[in-house]
Amino acid sequence: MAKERKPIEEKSIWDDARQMLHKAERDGIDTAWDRLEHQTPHCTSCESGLSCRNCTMGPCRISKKAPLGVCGADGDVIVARNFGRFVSGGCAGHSDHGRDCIEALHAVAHGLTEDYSIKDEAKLLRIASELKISTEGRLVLEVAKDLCNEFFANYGSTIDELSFLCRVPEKRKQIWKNLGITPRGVDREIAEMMHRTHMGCDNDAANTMLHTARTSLADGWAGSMIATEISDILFGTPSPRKSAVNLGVIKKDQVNILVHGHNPIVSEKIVEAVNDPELIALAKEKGAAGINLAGLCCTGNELMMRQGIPMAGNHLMTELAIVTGAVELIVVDYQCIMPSMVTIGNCYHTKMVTTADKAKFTGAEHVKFEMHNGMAQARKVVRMAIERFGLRNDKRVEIPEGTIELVTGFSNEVLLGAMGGTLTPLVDAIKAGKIRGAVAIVGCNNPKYQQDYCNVNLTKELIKKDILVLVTGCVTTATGKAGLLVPEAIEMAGPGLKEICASLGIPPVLHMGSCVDNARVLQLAALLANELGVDISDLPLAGSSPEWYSEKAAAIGTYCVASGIYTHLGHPPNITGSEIVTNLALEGLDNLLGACFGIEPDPFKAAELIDQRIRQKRKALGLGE
Ligand code: XCC
Ligand code: SF4
Repeated sequence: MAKERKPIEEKSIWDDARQMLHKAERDGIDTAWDRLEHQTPHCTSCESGLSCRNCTMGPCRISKKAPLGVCGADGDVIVARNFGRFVSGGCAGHSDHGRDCIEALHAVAHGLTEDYSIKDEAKLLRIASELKISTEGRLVLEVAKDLCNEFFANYGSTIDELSFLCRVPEKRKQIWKNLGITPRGVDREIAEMMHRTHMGCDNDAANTMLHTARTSLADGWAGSMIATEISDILFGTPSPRKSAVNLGVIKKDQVNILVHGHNPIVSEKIVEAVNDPELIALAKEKGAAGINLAGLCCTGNELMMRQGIPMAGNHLMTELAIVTGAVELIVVDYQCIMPSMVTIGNCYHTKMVTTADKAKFTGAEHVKFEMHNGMAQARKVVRMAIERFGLRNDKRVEIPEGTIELVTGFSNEVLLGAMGGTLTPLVDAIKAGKIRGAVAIVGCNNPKYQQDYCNVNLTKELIKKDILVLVTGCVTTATGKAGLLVPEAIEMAGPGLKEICASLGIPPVLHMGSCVDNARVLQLAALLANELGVDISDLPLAGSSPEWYSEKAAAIGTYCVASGIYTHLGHPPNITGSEIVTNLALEGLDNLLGACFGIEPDPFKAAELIDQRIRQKRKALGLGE
């Protein structure tokens, strides 16, 4: 029996997406939504985490009839092992990105590149001092070398404690110590997870879950945090600037280049290359009015935060951007890049260029970016895009109209600066109940949901309740398109939040960056806790990832919880096959870590759930409503 197809209007809340989904249908192109239909119904064993492929006595599938794997592992052990590896995959992604950032800074410090430099020396020196690296009377590059060594050490097993644990409130560190989950080294925790989940090792679900928390902490407080801090050092700490969002940022009369992925090391050079007068002249020679650059996903976030480059779209817009027929070239680094983009590109004239040896795509052209040749390679890529302009078929071009303005660039440095260098105004606003709490809404799109319905509605509900919202990752695009990232959005906020944001001239929803930049949220939470002399779990804070899909999002959610921040998810990870693991995630962790997960697909109910939590926390702190 043929399955009934979901109407296009139910796939996304956005006009630009719907218009392109109609065009895709006309052009005979399948997207993630279509492929999801082909993949469903999903295997229920896999969905509940009850299948194991960790050895060749199996694969095993746990059921009432067969409650044990061949080795004797039960459902709880299998679910916990699968979840542990899942989260570790995400930690590896963020943290390996962080390692690439250290290597970049290392190359700069050792004079191995002329293409990159230190843009924010003050931040470099500030972080060095924070980590007790001497700066007095030393050359900046010498300090940078020491900082690199310190960061590299965070990946191995030579230190007892990660460097940035100096930011963590004492009470939180004590909780980790008591549970034996103080993170030691990024690579160490990830490798240990692979070891523990090998057949015949950690066969206690709760114990595996604790190591999952520990591994995620190494991501949040080291891998991701290092990525963020070094990106600021190399490319500048973000500050408020205007930008725009929607597929309408793609321009009909120009050579269009999209950057996609996560690490700004490639895309920052592309920004420079598209501004090269020689290349602009070449584009004009070929009949284009200029060269237009826009971002997708987190590389887009990185460029928007620091350079104001417009955002074409989030995760589920990446395929649809190609369907405009007006994109000459997409240059990618790694993570969240659908391999289908190569195929869809081939249906038009869109070339896909990969840049990292660890993320090659069959059918794409590989232009390897290294620290010593970044600029030359960027020029090469831009020239390739210009060459393709002539191949565009104007009859197949259709670009959704209109763009939405937004304000980006809210780093912690900026927030502190806006408050005169202290957190006191924020603390006062929280105490007075004008800002009742803060929630970081992060993460992705997932074709199982109507695109951005939950992301947008949860945000709107929370600001109505005088809860400040911080966004990163693909939620940025969602809230940007909904007009929530401009100061005028205070009209949608409750009276207290409106008053405070108006006085600071900021939107009620603040864009703090890409997915690794959730480390900024952790840092802010820690600063706030230290200011009040409490633990992070005492604060009226929460996290949420309504439409998440990736291993990385699971890693973020887990390090939030392990750091003491209650975290809402739109749907559970594949753990529901184990009562022990599920109860631990939804309740048990609350006793151990002072925070747990909450699951709720409906954004309005989720807002209530989060609001309840914030109410409790305020009450416990002796704060009124
Ligand atoms: Fe990927 Fe970071 Fe998710 Fe977007 S939000 S779909 S992980 S790009 Ni992180
Ligand atoms: Fe089956 Fe155990 Fe092997 Fe997993 S580790 S596949 S449960 S025998």
